[in-house]
Amino acid sequence: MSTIVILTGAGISAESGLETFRAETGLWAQHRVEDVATPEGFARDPALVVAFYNKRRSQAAAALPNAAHYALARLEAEHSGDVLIVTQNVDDLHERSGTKNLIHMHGALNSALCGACDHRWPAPAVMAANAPCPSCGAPTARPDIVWFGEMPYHMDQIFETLSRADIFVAIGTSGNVYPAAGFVAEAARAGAETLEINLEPSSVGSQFDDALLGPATQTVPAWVD
Ligand code: BV8
Repeated sequence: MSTIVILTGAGISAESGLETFRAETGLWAQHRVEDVATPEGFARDPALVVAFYNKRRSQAAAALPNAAHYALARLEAEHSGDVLIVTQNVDDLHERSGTKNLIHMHGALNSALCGACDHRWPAPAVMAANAPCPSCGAPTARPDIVWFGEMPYHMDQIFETLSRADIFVAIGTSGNVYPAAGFVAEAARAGAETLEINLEPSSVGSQFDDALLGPATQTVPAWVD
């Protein structure tokens, strides 16, 4: 039974209407990363950061999974081996399309975290700055998002699965952010076949055995089916 590991990035949600990060009109063109996606930025201006994620949470709630998300859910349902989807995305479109075996390595918009006691709870649609933690009461509620300089989630499980992957596919990610951008090298070391699905080659595109170029709603179903 083959093990398939799939890494997804913002590109798989682009055709659901959610902005990517590094396009000219993308999220990072509108906000300095240092201001909205670092612990220092949150400490400096929590209201700015919670507003940034409140906006993205409402956009994600209004978005619908697309044909690429549904194709991956079909793959998991029909594949006798194990399929693990590791997403860098913080939207819930994979869950809403039926994917079960999923890791949000950079956190999730629908989760809130206490910066003091690590308690997690479902995020409100609109999170307030300095909101109290429902568990310890400290005014340290924050988006449950992995910011730059913070350790991504479930890294042990990800690397263990990569170490026995037969196929590794990266979909809709620019390969600019580590450790995710290093997964292809890990998979190749394990002897996996590697495939990049994107509009154009990513920063680590040369490390893949094959590439399938085009919009994810066309290329992912074509690959799955
Ligand atoms: C950490 C928050 C260590 C959530 C994000 C070397 C090794 C390890 C770390 C580093 C390293 N060098 C530097 C670092 C530090 C840093 C890093 O990588 N910096 C970069 C900029 C150089 N990494 C970190 O800080 C990470 N933490 O390493 O911790 C540590 C160790 C011990 C103890 C403590 C800590 C944390 C990284 C996570 C940061 N959080 N976001 C949010 O706001 O959403 S990163 C952010 O960018 C997103 O989360 C996303 O995951 C990431 C990558 O973006 P993409 O998903 O790739 O999106 P992008 O717009 O870039 O590209 C879209 C792609 O889609 C394009 O290729 C496009 O062509 C394609 N596309 C578009 N439309 C379509 C399409 N494809 C198909 N169809 C379409 N229709």
